[in-house]
Amino acid sequence: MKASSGALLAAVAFAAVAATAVATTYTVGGTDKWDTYIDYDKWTAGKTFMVGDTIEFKYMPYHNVLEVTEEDYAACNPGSPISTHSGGDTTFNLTAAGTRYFICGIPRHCLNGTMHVKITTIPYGAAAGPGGPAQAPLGSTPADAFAPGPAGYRVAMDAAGKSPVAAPSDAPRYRQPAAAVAGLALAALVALVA
Ligand SMILES: [Cu+2]
Repeated sequence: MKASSGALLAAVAFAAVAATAVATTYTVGGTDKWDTYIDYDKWTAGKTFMVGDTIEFKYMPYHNVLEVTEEDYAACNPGSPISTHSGGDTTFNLTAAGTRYFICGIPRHCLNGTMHVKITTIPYGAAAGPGGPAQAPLGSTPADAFAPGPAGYRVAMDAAGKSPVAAPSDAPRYRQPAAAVAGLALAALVALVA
C-alpha cells in the first residue's frame, strides 16, 4: 500500500505540472502594459480568454487596477469597486466564464486616458465566435465558488474519480487535456504498482 500511495502522490504532482503547462498568462496591453492612451479593445480583439487563463496588469505605481461592475465600467466610476489593487503588478485568475471589468481609479485615467478593459472568458474547449469570445454564456458557472488555489489538485482528483475521456465537455475549472494527461499518468502508475 505504501507503493501505491507513493504512485498516487507522483500522479498528483504530475497533474499539477500538466495543469499549469496549458494555461495562458496574458499581460494586459501586451508590451504597452497598463497605461494611459492604450486601446484595450484593440488589444482584446481576436484573443480568446478561457477558464484557467490568467491576466496580469503591469503598471507604474501611480496607476491602480479596480475591478468594477459593468455599470461602473461604462461610467468610469471608481467609487464602488469590487476590488482595488495597486503596486504595479496585479494578477487575476480567470476562474469562471463571464465578463469582468477593470479600470484605473486615478481621476481621468479611465474617462480621458482609456484605462478600461473588459475581459470575456469562455469555458475551456468552447468555440469562439467569428467576432471573438463574445458568445460566452454569462453566469453559466457559479462565480468564484472556489479560490483559484491549487488547480492541479482538482485536476488530479477528477482524473482519479473517472475515466479521462468522460470529462464533461463544459468542465469549467480545469483544462481537459491536462485532466486526460493526468488520468493516463495515474493509470500507468497504478498499472506499474499492481
Ligand atoms: Cu492610471
